[in-house]
Amino acid sequence: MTAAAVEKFRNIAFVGHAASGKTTLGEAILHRAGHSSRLGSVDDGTSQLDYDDESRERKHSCDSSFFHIAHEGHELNILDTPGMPDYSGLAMAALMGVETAAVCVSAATGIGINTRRMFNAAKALGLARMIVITRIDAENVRLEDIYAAVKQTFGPECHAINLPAGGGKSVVDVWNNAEGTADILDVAKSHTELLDAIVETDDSLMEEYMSTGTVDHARLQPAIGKAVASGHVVPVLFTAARNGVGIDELLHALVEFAPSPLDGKHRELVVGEGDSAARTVIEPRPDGDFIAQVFKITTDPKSNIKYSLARVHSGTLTPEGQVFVSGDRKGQRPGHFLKLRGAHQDEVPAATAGDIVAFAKLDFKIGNVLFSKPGDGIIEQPRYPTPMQSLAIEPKSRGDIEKIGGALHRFEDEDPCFRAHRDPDTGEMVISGLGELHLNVVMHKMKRYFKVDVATHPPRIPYRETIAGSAKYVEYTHKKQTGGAGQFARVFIDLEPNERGKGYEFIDKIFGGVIDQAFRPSVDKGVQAVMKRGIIAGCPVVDVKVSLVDGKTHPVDSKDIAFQVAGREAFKKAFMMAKPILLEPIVTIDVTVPAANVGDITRDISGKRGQVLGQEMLPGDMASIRGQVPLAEVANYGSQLKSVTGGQGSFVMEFSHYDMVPPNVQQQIMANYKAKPEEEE
Ligand SMILES: Nc1nc2c(ncn2[C@@H]2O[C@H](COP(=O)(O)OP(=O)(O)O)[C@@H](O)[C@H]2O)c(=O)[nH]1
Ligand SMILES: [Mg+2]
Repeated sequence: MTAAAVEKFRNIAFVGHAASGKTTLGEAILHRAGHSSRLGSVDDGTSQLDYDDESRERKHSCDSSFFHIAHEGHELNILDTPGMPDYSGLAMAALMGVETAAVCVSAATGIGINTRRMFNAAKALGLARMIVITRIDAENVRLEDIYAAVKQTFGPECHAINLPAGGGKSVVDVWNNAEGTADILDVAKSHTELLDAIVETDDSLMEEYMSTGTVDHARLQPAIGKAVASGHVVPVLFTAARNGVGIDELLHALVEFAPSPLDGKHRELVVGEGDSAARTVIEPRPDGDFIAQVFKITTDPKSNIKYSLARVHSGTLTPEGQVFVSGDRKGQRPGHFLKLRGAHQDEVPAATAGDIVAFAKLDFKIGNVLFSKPGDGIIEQPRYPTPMQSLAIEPKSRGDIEKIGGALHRFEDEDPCFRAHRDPDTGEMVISGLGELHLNVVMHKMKRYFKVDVATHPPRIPYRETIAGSAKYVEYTHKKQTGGAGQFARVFIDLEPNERGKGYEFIDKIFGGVIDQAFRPSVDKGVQAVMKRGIIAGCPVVDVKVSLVDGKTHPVDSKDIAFQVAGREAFKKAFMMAKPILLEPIVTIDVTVPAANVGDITRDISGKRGQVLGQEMLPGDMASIRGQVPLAEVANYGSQLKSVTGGQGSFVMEFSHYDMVPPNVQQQIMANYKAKPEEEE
């Protein structure tokens, strides 16, 4: 294979809710391009894209999958992403590789929570969006309603570029046809609407259109990519992939309407932090400096080879060159460049601007920026949801600890929304993900590929301690006179709340040297040590301001350790005087259940000290409810939901914010803490 020119690439991610037909669409494209002799199916396990054991068994994509085809002289790089909200980290990471998100909406099931989430994530990253209405052949579909819902949800920028025709047996192109007949809407009207929207983005086209009433089609071509890249036009298409309806038209639309790397979003290389950071727009030139970003990591379970998929934003890298991760001064040989197609691999001679290639056996991480010489900088990543569904795990056999460590490390590498850490307070190994399914898949893979079994239990809730009031001029004197050298330190501190989320501040307000300059940091150190351990419930103290206002030094007995102790004790005293309170994590949960269960769920959320933020009906007699609840109340939500809905419900949760624990609950937690003196220092 030889490399294509930059303007010939089209990089697209299929995103959207689970079962919106993304993988089947991918299979239809592979079949159409001659990469499969018969249409692969997710239902019977013959899909080339859902090829990993887990996806095959579960009959839904558990990971994103890459493929590429040549079409009309263009190279289409396509990522099929998983739709379950549990895997949204993987789906979002895929957006780093592309200019265009093709958001799939199933005519059979409508717009789901994840459809909207992915559309918005793509928009936030400045990507072009297209909407593919899939499964138009399914029974009892109301395409007119679906199209109206798409426009209502995603905005008036949505314009059909083809429409279902012949009772869903074909589609009619409304861009190249000014008239015709379709099953829904009016071809002529849709044509004019689309034309108007594209012309609006270009002044000279607009002028020509206004004065002559028409525009030369050839002149429109360059404007299309820009209109779509800027989000001014969101093309909408119709498909029935299982019957091959609308596939040729979709492929042609990807060539004609999806922006090339030249027209699409150009990423910025950011060096430094905050306001002083230097931002450079990366021009997609094959002869520029090599800059690429890793967006997907996967390990072949059979060969144990790690593959890193990277999007090349600029430059050209050959196997003889060197590749450097941002910040590293030592380079590595890149080895061969591969283009994957499901489990199949093709080799390419170089990694060139605009393309997506896989590196084998190199130790990269998701988000890594790669150079061909030592370099620095980051490229923005999507804002991943913070995983809050946690489980403490324990190996069933002691000898497995190391294997578990290796497994968790790999899963963390591969999924930006999976985390594993050892709780410093309890020593528990805690894994966190976006939902119950997410963690189940991880444990399943651990068993399958690493042959380890773990026992699980709910982990401790990460409460925080802080204050609601303040305390002034709180004194503590530390004096110790035992035989030889003594210890002496006297401090006075003020303690007040800091803004939520601002953390800890230490302010030195000592006048005239009543405490030697050298000992003031010791006070700070003593305070910070006790803050880490906590005072009322053994949880870290956050968001407080400590001012050191007065004190006394002894010419001989004052020393670092004495001021540390005085700082610590003064802080404890002041803390108890300043209305200590506990904060608890609040999570946002999205629950999907049969419509009949909506009342049960909303009542339950309110009963859990929570708040219902919204609810909506989904096709298929399902409904989704969004709410905010204290994490402590939903640590075991999976099994509760199962019993309420008979296994029909699912949910995901992500961190929202910390909020005050109600006094009665706080009292209980504090009482439990006191009851366990071994947890004290
Ligand atoms: N009738 C019909 N069913 C489809 C079509 N495309 C997908 N499906 C079915 O919808 C289900 C989900 O499809 P899949 O491709 O796995 O969706 P994904 O989760 O978005 O990747 C499967 O049972 C497919 O067979 C289609 O064009 N027509
Ligand atoms: Mg899929």
